[in-house]
Amino acid sequence: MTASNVYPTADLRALDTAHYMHPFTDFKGLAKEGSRIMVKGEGVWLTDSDGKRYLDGMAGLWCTNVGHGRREITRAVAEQMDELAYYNSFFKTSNAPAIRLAEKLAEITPDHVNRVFFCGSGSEANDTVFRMVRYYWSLLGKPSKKVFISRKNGYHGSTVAAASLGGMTPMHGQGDLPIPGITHIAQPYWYGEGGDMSPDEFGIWAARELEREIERLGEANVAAFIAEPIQGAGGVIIPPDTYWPEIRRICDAHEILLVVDEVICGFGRTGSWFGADTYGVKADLQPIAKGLTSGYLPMGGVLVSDKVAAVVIDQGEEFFHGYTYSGHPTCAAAALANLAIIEKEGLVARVRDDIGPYLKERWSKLGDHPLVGEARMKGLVGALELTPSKPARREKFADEGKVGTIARDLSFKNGLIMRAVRDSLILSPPLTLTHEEADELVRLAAKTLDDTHAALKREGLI
Ligand code: PXG
Repeated sequence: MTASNVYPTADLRALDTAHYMHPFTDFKGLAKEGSRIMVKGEGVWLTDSDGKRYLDGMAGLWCTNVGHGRREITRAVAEQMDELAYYNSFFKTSNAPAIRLAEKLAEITPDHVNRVFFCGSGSEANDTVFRMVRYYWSLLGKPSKKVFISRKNGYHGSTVAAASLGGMTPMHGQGDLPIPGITHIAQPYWYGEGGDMSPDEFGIWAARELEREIERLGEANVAAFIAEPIQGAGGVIIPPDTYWPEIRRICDAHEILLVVDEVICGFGRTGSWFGADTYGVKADLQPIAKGLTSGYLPMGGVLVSDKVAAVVIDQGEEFFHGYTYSGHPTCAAAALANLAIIEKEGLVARVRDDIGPYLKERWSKLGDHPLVGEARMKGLVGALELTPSKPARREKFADEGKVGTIARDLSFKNGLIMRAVRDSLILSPPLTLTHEEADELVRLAAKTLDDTHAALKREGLI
């Protein structure tokens, strides 16, 4: 029996409001509207408790890379649970799925990455990074190298260190964040902040913000730079091609570690195994989560380069850090089954050579819509920037976020799940999306734009 026929929607909604505090949610607003209750997932499709179907344009929350309902994963999980559901990796113990997964990750990462530290989520991965990087510099006899440079509008998670590394000011406003030792520089957001510069010029300018910040802080005080290859939660901000090579040059020139947060971009999203591969950049540390298990079970980790391992392992003593669920055998079994699907179905190459270019071509045409200032996409992650004035393109709506929310709600109504960031719509569908599903996705997105245009006219917003 599914939840939908155990409880009718109205009862579930009432219980939801009474007892369940949702993440990133205006509690009073949700109580008024009631939540949408998902009951079933199959491929790229979701069904809610009223039987309405949606094309899942967000792959859950940027994670269901292999699509919903994959029996290969559920079977692997059940088998592992029957054998050894849980054991820890402390006190000189280990387990077979975690060992095999660590080996598999070493295989699919570039040659200079051969180790992983497991945890339960992307936030925990970034808290791990925070401690490991400072430990690294103290082992090297440079304990003053403590400061992390991050970016405005970056997202690295919701725990104290991860939210501080992130550049989301509304998050900083709650709980006195960021914690000391973290600064934020400009993001490579050409559409929003590039002014009169060409994308390539702006990419260099934005990267050199890092160099200017290192100089301001003093190289002896800077530990690392952390960034997402493509900012996800910040609005699918695809950096100009000049950005990443310049960032790597600056990190080398000033002896600071480069942390590339792969929580969204990892596991095929951008058409390579990792976002760093797509941009040809060598990372020192890579936090991972989401697509590691396609969200079937919670699991994260930090991919550790040989350079960092040589210090933390070879010169270190005990690293006083770890989680109950580090290397959880059942989560690792889910990850292995998930990676096996990605390999068997050639999903990484499929994003690069087939469904990625196919969807991008059709998505780009949405840029002709009177409401769209820019339609961008890389791999299978994209955004539509909405604008009140097509000729001016970058002109903003007066009450930022209002139009994005209207468009997002209409998209749900039309049966396509997209997320709104400011006044843009963003997309990150499962990598298994077929051509027919891509056509349907674009049709629904176009309808959503038309409906939004009509609604804005009705409300006098354009
Ligand atoms: N790094 C990045 C780049 C992320 O996108 C995290 C770390 C944290 O992962 P966990 O597993 O702790 O959530 C994320 C998570 C959104 C949204 O609305 C995005 C995330 C999480 C929740 C909401 O786009 N990304």
